[in-house]
Amino acid sequence: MIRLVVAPLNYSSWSVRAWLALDHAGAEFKTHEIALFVDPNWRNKVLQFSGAGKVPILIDGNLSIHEALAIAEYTAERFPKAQLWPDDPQLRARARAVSSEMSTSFLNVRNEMPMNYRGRASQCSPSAEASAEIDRILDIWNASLSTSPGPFLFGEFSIADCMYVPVLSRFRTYGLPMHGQVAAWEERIWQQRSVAKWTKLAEQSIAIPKYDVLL
Ligand SMILES: N[C@@H](CCC(=O)N[C@@H](CS)C(=O)NCC(=O)O)C(=O)O
Repeated sequence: MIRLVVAPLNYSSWSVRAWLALDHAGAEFKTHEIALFVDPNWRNKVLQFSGAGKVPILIDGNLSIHEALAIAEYTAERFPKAQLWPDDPQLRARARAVSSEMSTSFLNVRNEMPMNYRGRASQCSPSAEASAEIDRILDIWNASLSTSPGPFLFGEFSIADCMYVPVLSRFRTYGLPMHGQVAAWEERIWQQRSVAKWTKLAEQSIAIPKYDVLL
């Protein structure tokens, strides 16, 4: 059976992305959680699965894949019926582009606003660099939703939605406003079956104090 090695799902945005893709695909898989920054042996435990030293890691037989987007791509190929990418080539190309952009960009948002699904920040003053990234993220969401056949970013729930769910969680934690079609998409996201399953796991996740004290 496939195993997905993750960090606690309240905090680990990259783990959540891979977890959502697998769950939405209907894959039978076991979630193997390593208590990052809490278990004194966490680093060695991660290194046992991948020399990259980061989670998520998908284990399928002898195969070990790191990088959330690569895991989502593998899931899309292994479970084609789930249609994790849109059928339409133009929508698919754009979904891939914004998914890669998420994977490689927004460093200031990621550093200044760590994901903490159940946490609420008492205040948030993003730097100029993070604010510019927030604007770019809102542009991506608005442009995608404006041309989407609905109900998600590129039609049905896709890897692009998986990639941005943790960002929506950050917007909520740090009280960043969302309006119009973005607010409506957010509503649909929290009700989406796999996302709702993840939020239940996040609620039960162990605490990582070094992140909780930041709020
Ligand atoms: N680009 C990687 C990022 C993975 C990543 O940074 N994971 C974090 C947890 S969310 C991690 O393993 N951190 C441990 C460390 O940096 O030592 C991906 O897409 O999977």
